[in-house]
Amino acid sequence: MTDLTAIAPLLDQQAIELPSWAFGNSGTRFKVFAQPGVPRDPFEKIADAAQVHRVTGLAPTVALHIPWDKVDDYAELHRHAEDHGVALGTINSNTFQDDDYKLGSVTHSDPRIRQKAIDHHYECIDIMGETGSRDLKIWLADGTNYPGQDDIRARQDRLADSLAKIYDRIGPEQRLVLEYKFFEPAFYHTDVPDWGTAYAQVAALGERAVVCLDTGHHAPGTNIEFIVMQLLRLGKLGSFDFNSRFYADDDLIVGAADPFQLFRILYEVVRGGGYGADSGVAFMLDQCHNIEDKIPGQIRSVLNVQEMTARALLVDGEALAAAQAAGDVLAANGILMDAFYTDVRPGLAAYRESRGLPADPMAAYAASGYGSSIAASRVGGAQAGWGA
Ligand code: LRH
Ligand code: MN
Ligand code: MN
Repeated sequence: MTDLTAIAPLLDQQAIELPSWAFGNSGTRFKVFAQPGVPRDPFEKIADAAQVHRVTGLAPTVALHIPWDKVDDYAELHRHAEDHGVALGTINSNTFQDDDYKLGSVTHSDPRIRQKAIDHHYECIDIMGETGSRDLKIWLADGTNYPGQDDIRARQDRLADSLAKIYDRIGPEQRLVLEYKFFEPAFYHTDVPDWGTAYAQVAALGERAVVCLDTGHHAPGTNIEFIVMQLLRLGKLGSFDFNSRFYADDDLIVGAADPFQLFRILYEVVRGGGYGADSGVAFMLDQCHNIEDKIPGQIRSVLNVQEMTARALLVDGEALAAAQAAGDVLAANGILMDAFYTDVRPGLAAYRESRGLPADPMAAYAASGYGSSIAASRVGGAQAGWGA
């Protein structure tokens, strides 16, 4: 068994935020498969998220999506989260489900619609005050479907202007986090398609504006760890939305499609100073569980991140630097691969037990009976948000 004692203090610092929408029913545009026991409101989503934290110790916060998680009293939701041993995290805005935004939201040519989208973000910032959230995360569906449909340069200018208005409202301890995605729902061009555009936009805003990297938002073959390195180097990597993809924005369990890619990303995070409580880089999941059980799906996800983090922390940095300096290509590659191929699972089981956590969180959850109790007590669970 690989002894993880040396990296245990670093493992203690791991925190992975869960998305409230992972607990609701979701699917594809073909079919949403309803599951028994699914939460009927944000309070129940938080209760479910708390189960993930209870058995893993890895997921102390839950991200909300507005308006999917709209409630009358956010202070009450905040207390409810605390009662369940978790806290409320990132507030995600939503300007992609309103007819007014068919041709754009903060980039729209009509000032009335732009102002409506800006006002929605002001509402999100007000909510952040009540929930104690640090981050406002903005992902925009804005884009066009046909060449010539709109002036893509004017849209970029309107985007900058709208973001500046939103940023002006962000509190001194809060951050604006801009997420990019290369396509979908727009197919010809997207207004924030890549890290370069996101970087240019947040750099113009100021220090408290940073970039969110969603691992599913890149073209096939993209070297995501290179982007991680570059954003860390520029001091602008604010957060991750972790998930896996085979084809497009699949939102599958992180580390399921390509565990090696997750390792490479986490190695660059660690190497670039993006790991740990004070790094300023927030880890979040952005996933949906269409066919598998949702709570165990989230447990498996945070464990996958923990396993790959442990492997990334095991890379022998000194030996690697020496091999690189010597130009020893095969030795350098071998050092990285040694860490990747290390089976950290028994070591992590021992680590968890040393922290008073179950050695096998999946088994502990299954044995808890929580899944059958919610299936029996909740009727009419809500959809995650899409199509709701
Ligand atoms: C967009 C996205 C973004 C949204 C979430 C629901 O594809 O990744 O983060 O807020 O999905
Ligand atoms: Mn995302
Ligand atoms: Mn996405």
